[in-house]
Amino acid sequence: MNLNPDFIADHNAAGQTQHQRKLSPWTDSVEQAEAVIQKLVDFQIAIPSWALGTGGTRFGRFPGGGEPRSLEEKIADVGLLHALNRASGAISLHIPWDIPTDPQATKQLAASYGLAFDAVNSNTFQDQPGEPGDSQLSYKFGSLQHVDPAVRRQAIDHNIEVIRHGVSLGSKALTVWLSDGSCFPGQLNFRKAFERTLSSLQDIYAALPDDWKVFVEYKAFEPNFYSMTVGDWGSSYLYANKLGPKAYTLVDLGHHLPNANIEQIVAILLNEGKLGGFHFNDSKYGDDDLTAGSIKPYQLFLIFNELIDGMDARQMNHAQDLGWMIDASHNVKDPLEDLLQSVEAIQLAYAQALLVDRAALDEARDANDVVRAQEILQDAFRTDVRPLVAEARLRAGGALNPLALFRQLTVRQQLIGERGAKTVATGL
Ligand code: PSV
Ligand code: MN
Ligand code: MN
Repeated sequence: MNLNPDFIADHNAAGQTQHQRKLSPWTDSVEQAEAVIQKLVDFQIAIPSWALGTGGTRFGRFPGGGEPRSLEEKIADVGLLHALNRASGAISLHIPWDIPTDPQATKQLAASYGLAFDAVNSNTFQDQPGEPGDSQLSYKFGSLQHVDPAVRRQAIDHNIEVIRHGVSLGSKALTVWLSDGSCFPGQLNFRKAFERTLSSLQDIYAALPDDWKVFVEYKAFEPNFYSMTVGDWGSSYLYANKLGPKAYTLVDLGHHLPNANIEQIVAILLNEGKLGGFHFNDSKYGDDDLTAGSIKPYQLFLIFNELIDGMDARQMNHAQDLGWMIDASHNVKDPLEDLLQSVEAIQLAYAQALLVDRAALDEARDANDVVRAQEILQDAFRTDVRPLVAEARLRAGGALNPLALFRQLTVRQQLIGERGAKTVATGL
């Protein structure tokens, strides 16, 4: 379905007086307000194609209806989000779930919604029916790390194929997440698994176009539970460093052991010029893939605080120089409503972090004034920046309150009408 722009205009007109009342204290007296609003307007967060359907658990799946049945419908869903918030201007595809059979037409369709194609993702964590080559080859014991060179070759070729699809759509990055590892002590020679994985990644790296990046995503556990071959930021950094200047580490917030200091990881990777991008989500226990900011909003703020500090120190463009993406999926919310919530939570954390008084923070640090340093951070975190985020949306042509409008327009009911109540999107 396409959103009629008049609906957005009517919604904004109805909320304008109240919005202005909340915004004017900012625009009247806060010097940074304009700069923050502009940064928010520029900031886009890519939506993963696999988050548009309700996720499953290993105990069951409860599809909510109206889920996208094709790549075209996934693009339409992201188009809807982008029309509402003007901050979801890209989609990240997962091959082979989202193979573009007519890339030109797919590109045109995406462009008609103002969408670009973000990083493309390969999948060597499942055996795919019809995989080219010997059908006996399986990823049961890994892909790029596999002891059998034929399995490694198949996985390498798949990644090169994904790059080819990405090129046809105008993507500029490949994300490699590997489930490779081992479940029991003794199963794997760690050193050899590392070397084989590195060598496979080198073959993939050699196929990258000049203006492409490869993101090496790490994860501490699952589906392997004794060791993961790209298990932490240290090993991802090693791979990225050995591969070369087009390779970077990708941080997925749910991929750490409990209580990891993710903001420190981010700071160090950024300082080394090896942070490539993010998969935003939130987590209580593990790779929970919950809505960004739903469990630990202060952590999200602290991460953005380091991002801004590090990016500014390296004179990086906040909007363009890192890959910003959501990686979330669960089974109790409308996925589109959830994505609207995630994008807003990310924008709020970004805006709050932009407000940190960095000169004062430096002074407090130099004076070892721990209390003052904490006060400075928490002062920014406790500031209600929702009017700034709403204003950015308004200026970009989105809705003052995307979630409210989504419900008011009964978008989900209409999607169910168009697509049916029993549709199940492909994805994780
Ligand atoms: C698996 O943990 C995972 O969630 C990774 O985060 C990938 O980015 C995503 O799936 C898609 O493959
Ligand atoms: Mn991820
Ligand atoms: Mn994950």
